[in-house]
Amino acid sequence: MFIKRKNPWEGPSMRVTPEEVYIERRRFIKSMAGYGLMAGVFLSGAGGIINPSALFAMGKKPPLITVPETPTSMLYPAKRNRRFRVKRALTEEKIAAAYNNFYEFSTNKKVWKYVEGFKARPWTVEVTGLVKRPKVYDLDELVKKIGVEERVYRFRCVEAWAMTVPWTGLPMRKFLNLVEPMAGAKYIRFRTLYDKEVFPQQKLRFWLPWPYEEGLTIEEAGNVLTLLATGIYGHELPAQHGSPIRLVIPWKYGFKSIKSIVRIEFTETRPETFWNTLAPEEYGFQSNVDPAVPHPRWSQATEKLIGTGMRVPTLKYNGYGEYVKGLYEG
Ligand SMILES: Nc1nc2c(c(=O)[nH]1)N[C@H]1C(S)=C(S)[C@@H](COP(=O)(O)O)O[C@H]1N2
Ligand SMILES: [Mo]
Repeated sequence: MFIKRKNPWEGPSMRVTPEEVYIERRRFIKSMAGYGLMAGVFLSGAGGIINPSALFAMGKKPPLITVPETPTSMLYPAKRNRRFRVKRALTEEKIAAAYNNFYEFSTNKKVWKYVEGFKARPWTVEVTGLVKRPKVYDLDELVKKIGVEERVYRFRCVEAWAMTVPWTGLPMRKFLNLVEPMAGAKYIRFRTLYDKEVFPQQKLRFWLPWPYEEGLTIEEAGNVLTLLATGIYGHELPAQHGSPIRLVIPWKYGFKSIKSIVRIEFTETRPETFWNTLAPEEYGFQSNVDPAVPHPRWSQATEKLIGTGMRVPTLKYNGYGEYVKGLYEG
């Protein structure tokens, strides 16, 4: 067989397999039943699935951080909102910029190697569904209208790594006040750009449920912490962090913080989401950070602070209980 599947009783149970490898293999195997085995032989190697764009990138060394000039560049650095403080050292910028999850570009963490040429302008965000002011917003217009602020947040990936970074962005609550959801809107569905010419993996990994989508309840979206981030470390987002606009929901696992958003839809029913569709038993819709609830394949009790070699206890709601407990109690 061209894909070696580990028996569940083999190997240490606490090893964290990155989301990508394990889940997508199952999906891949399923899809290959339809496409025939030849494609499988072409795309996979002994160790798993090759990332063909890695071959093209070989020998080239792109810049780690690229932040092009835009019509909103002058808003940075934005004033920091001191209400949100984190008792933990900031992650170094070059560490955060070199360790990303952004499946559309690459399924390994070195996303920065594949983002050259990504264009964050012109960019529009379609606001649609159960909302009083539906509109296709030009991003610059939206950013200037709402304004940006800086917030230092903890950030926790479901794979048990964590960082502390200064985001800049639009408070989601202000966005909701601008567009005015209707009374029937119970959820919000967010969508990432779907363009195979821009994102190589949307073409190569055609069996994944593109476009990447995520969702929140309207109350979660309206929480004071929820941020539509447009910047990081005092400037606009480099492509690997989800340029030009992405969600940041610091009390939830990182996969909820969807990148490169082009559409925000207000719905009555709970939206389907990318990871939940791939593996519902592993990636729930709510996915609040909780040290007491292990992932089916690893513990969530501790987390690795990237770039430091340190492992620290995971905090319930990622340390944001005082802000979000009310959403889930009673
Ligand atoms: N569109 C899109 N959004 C995404 C992802 C992705 O693959 N595609 N990965 C998610 C995951 S798993 C994490 S942990 C965070 C990582 O954000 P960062 O790379 O800025 O640290 O982005 C999230 N948003
Ligand atoms: Mo993640």
